[in-house]
Amino acid sequence: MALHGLLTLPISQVVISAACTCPPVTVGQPSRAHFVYSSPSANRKLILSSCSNNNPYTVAGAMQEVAAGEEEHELKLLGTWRGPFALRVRLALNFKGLSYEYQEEDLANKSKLLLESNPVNKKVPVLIHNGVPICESLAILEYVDEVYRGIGPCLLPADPYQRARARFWAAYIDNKLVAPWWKMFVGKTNKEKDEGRKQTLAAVEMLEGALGECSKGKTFFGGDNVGYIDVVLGGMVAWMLGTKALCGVELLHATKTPLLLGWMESFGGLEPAKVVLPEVDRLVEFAKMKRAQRTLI
Ligand SMILES: N[C@@H](CCC(=O)N[C@@H](CS)C(=O)NCC(=O)O)C(=O)O
Ligand SMILES: *[C@@H]1O[C@H](CO)[C@@H](O)[C@H](O)[C@H]1NC(C)=O
Repeated sequence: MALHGLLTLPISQVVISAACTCPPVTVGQPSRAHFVYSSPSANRKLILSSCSNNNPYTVAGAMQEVAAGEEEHELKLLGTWRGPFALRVRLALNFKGLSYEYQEEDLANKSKLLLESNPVNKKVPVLIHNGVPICESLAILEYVDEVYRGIGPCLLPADPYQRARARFWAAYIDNKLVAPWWKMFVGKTNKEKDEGRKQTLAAVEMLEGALGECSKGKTFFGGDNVGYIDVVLGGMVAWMLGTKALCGVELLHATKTPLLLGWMESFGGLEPAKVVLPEVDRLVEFAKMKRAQRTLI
């Protein structure tokens, strides 16, 4: 077992976290390091730290847990750099501090691996864990949270009511924000686009209220730390920022949605998010091109 301190990511504190119930203890001195666990038997690596964990415990404890489960950490993700569904999975893996292999898909020419891994929907994201594919982004998030319960921050809260509430808002984001956004963006008629715009704006307003309620005055839906709803909505950050350029509508306002604006700034500033969130200009150009071609985004 080897523990290496790497100096690649600017992470404010070295912390290694455990199950939701562990008392918070910060390990190591504040530095830019993160730790990678390397198995001596195979060249598998698992990044152990992440930036803002609520329940860190000791290095030794985490290392034991990792060593015990070391055979179960081969993760591969199929996605696209811009899709909100694959992005939320990458955000979750990054916030949990898990390393994974990422394969960019060409949706106009899907890989054999994608078609075989998701024969039902043929969509990304697909997470492949030791050769076993898991489909549907929200199901993947829950799977990752359960399988890697001992590693990184928990996405879903421990309390059943709060878990139900987090799932409620995740479904809301998919059905009432992402779907109408799409209608606004590619609607066939002006009437359809207009409907999409109204529904999207209504959803944003509703999410502003949800953020106030879930965060209890803190920054994130998860409170002080990023949780399930944060990563679900996180996949839409670049799209929300590009909405003005793509659809002529400003989704967020300093007066109407101050909490969401603050949320977006804080979330986008965190290292695990920064490394995957698409650049807005690039996304806007790409989306415009795809819309003109009427091909898959
Ligand atoms: N409900 C699915 C949605 C996934 C989805 O729509 N993925 C799009 C890319 S953003 C896709 O793969 N489209 C390819 C296709 O429809 O053929 C999830 O949450 O994973
Ligand atoms: C489709 O993808 C395969 C590899 O998965 C590649 O060999 C082939 O050239 C691609 N075709 C096009 C038209 O991009």
